[in-house]
Amino acid sequence: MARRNEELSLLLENIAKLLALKSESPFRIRAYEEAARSISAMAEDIEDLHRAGRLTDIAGVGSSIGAKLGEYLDTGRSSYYEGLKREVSVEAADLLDVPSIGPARAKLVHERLGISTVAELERAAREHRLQGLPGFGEKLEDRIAREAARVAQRTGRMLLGMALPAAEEVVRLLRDRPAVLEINPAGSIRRMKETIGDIDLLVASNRPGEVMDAFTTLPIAREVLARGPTRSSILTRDNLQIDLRVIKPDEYGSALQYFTGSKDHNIALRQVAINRGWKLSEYGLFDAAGKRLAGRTEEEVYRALGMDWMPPELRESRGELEAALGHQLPDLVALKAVRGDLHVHSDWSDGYDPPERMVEAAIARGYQYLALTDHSRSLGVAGGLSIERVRQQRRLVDQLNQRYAPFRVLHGTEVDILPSGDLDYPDDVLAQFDLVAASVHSAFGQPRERMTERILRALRNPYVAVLSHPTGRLLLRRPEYEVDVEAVLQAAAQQGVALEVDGQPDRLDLNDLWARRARDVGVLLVCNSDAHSARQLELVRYAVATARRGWVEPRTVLNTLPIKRLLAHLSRRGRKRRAA
Ligand code: DGT
Ligand code: CA
Ligand code: CA
Ligand code: ZN
Repeated sequence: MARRNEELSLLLENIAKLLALKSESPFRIRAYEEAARSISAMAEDIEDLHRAGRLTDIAGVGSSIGAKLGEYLDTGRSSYYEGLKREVSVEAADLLDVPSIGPARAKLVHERLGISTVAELERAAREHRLQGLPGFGEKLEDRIAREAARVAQRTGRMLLGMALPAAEEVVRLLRDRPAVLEINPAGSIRRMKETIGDIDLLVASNRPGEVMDAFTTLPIAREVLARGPTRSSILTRDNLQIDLRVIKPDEYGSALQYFTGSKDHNIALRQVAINRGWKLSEYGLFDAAGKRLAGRTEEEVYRALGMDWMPPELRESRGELEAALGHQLPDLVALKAVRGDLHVHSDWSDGYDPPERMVEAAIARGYQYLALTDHSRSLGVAGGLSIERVRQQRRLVDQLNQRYAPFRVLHGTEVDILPSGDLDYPDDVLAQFDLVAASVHSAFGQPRERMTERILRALRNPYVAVLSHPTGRLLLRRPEYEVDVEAVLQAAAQQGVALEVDGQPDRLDLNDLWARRARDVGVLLVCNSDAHSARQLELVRYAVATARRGWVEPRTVLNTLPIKRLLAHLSRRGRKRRAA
């Protein structure tokens, strides 16, 4: 479900908590709480509603709360909330970000223990200093320690899916300036790491002053944190820190190499240079006499060291230098190799757009096919489809196929794997779908053996073609559920079930390391968007990036197949396994 909904819901909850601290009217407080609840439960993406001018359609949101939401969505902050924080003057207001800390507890830990930051709270909980306070038991202390760690981490790093669009916007705004010869994202963002510390940009220019003027006066810059002759930092409206460095054109390649990292990759690469008696730095590659051997382009630097250039996604010191020296780098799957999406939701379940909009958006992306995979009946909160609704949807899919031929719409389902390992539809219903993807959305707390057996059981169902978001993690929020992923990989390989790399920025599930293991075990993968609106089809780029970080090649990615071969795969697998 949409990530910003949670953020906005939390904003309203925090406002409610501050109002409670001010002893405001319980009715006002409850209004904020109720609006927070409906935003977190609703299926629509709040940004879509805002764009359509329909925020006040949300249950419990009137014009006053609507205006506050609008301001936050437009500017990344709420002046009302900031004002309340100042007014209430709890230095401890930040503690309210920890779910188990309400106003009363915030006040208590602040007054008794002098705690005013989440980090201090976490430390105090780990050192069992909360237990002495009235109402604080061991269990609560434990929970607070875990929650505080999560909040502290959340504010430290951000999702790639949030950082990359911001970086790309700055690139777009600056690249046509006359002083800018080249501009690239660097650092973890260029390596497409799942979370990002800060955003690094590099510019090649002979006129750094002009570049810095342009950068520090961008309309998205809320604050200039530092301004130097060749390096500046800004804070964007969304509170993202962006560092920009200006490099001389002659040194651009070696600087891009250096600032792309990773640090471990750089250390290993520098060792290759040292072994030849050379010196590698951000300024270039030099021989023992100090003569420049390379530096203008990245290709030049790697080539001079006897290596093929490698995609940034590989630069994690996981064997890529050896592969590049041996000219055996993998031929990584690319976004343009993807011919269709096999996991999207429409407004029949918890998606925002109707099926026809999803299909048209898929056609606009140049796809050959799209599988509609709305949720199954048990997932009530997400509007899961009854068997009758499944039949109706099948008729709609048939019509869409006539209307949009030769584009192919597959009637799919994202069927819940129930806690028992049974699927949420009987086999005779599953048999009607063109594609069955199964996934876990409940009972995440099962012990490892049960969860593993539950998933293996689903994989044995002859109709299941894909296991969606196989480990269930939500980045910065929820770890993988306890499961023997290795056993799941082995079973998937044996059963011919494809494992998904889900492109939702807070999922990226399987992650890069599991994707690599899947490749080594010979498991088919599928790179999907899990889109909940037409706009979100683009999230497939993060699935592809994650697969690339896992060294995955196109021949093991199911949705790089042209439609005929995909259909042949789906029916062959079904026949073989039903016979077995
Ligand atoms: P992040 O920001 O935490 O997501 O990760 P990065 O990789 O973007 O790290 P950052 O921003 O600290 O530095 C950008 C790049 O600069 C990094 O990937 C490699 C390079 N770099 C930074 N510090 C060092 C260092 O001490 N040694 C070497 N060899 N390279 C470094
Ligand atoms: Ca960085
Ligand atoms: Ca940095
Ligand atoms: Zn889904």
